[in-house]
Amino acid sequence: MDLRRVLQGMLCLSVFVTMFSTVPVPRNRKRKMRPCRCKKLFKDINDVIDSKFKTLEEKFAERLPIVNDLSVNDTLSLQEMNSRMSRLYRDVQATDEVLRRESLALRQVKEHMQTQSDTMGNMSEGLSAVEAIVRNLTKVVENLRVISSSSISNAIVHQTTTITEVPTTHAPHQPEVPSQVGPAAIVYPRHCHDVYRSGGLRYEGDYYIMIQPERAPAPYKALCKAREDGGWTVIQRRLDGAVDFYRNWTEYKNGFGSLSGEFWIGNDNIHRLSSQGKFKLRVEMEQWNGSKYHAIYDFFRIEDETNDYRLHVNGYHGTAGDSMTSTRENHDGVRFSTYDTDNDRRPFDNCAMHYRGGWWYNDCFDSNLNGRYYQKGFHNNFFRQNGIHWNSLHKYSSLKNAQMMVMPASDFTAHNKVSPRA
Ligand SMILES: [Ca+2]
Repeated sequence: MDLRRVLQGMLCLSVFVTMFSTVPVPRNRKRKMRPCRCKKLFKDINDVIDSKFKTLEEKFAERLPIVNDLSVNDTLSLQEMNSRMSRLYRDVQATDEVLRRESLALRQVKEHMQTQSDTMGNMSEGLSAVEAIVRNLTKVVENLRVISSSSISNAIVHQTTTITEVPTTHAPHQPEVPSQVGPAAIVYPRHCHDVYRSGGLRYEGDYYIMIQPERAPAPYKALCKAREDGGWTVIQRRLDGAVDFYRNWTEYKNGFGSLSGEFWIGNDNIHRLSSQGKFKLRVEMEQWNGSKYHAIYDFFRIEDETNDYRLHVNGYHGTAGDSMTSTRENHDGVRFSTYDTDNDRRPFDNCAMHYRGGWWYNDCFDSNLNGRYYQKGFHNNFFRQNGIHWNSLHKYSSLKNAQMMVMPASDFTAHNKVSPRA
């Protein structure tokens, strides 16, 4: 209603201004005030405005209950919605708590399962070790049964000599027992990989095993190394310089040194080992800075003494680089030389004498693992190069250690896991 009064006043004022502003006022005539003749007009306008407002009021009155109902309903809806949101929030909180508890329970179950899995793994390894022991014991029993059929005295000789360490001054290959024990012979593994195939050599480290390669006159103790691809028979090892490798032809033929230290297994033995089918060679080396390398040749064989132990080697792969069949000095097809038997391909010089070792010298070498042992790797003369060499690693210094080993190349069945020694 206040709005209506304001509008009425504004309308009256506007009509009043309009009427007086449209009446021309003559110049130089004094303005004469005339009485207002618009009372009737004001009354008519007021009547019209009252009528309009009355109509609006009636319409508003008609709508007001609906609006009020709507407001009430909206208020109720909002309250209900708020209530529902509160319940939903409480539900979410409860669900979150349940999920947290479930997550904790799942984590505990997972940890429990992991523990069980570790336990099962340990039990599996233990079972494998027990199986290997049982297999070895079975072989021992079989051997004892065979021995029991022979004379007791021969059996005692065998047992005693089997556990005797090889003296440092003995060649590793020297016969330690008679090849025949009584009427029945003991069957020895032909090489270390035979033991691996039968379930042995499952832990990293050194093994000393009696072997008897085909055509070998007697069994002998060999150093075996377990690697992931099988059991390797070590034919050469340099460790500390305790053994002099500047030896003559006969000593290289028969072998020298100690299996527990440095040794050369002997050219006759290398020939027999590598002639039992297709064999491969693995060379492991370490520099004085501790870096370790290896070189594998997928084919390796040496001929017998009548052919001067001629070397056949090829198929390099590894990390050390190829210093046996490289174009610099290819040792493949070369005969063995010692200072007293010069079979090298340098007519004016004796490579074995010059470089202080026995090896398959060409003119003269790209590798010479039987050279002099130099502490800290330094030569007396920088250019003399008569140390333990693998030239693809370094041409002017001597290696800290090196070892050569062989195993059958055609056996692809052995890829069992070799575990670290417990
Ligand atoms: Ca020569």
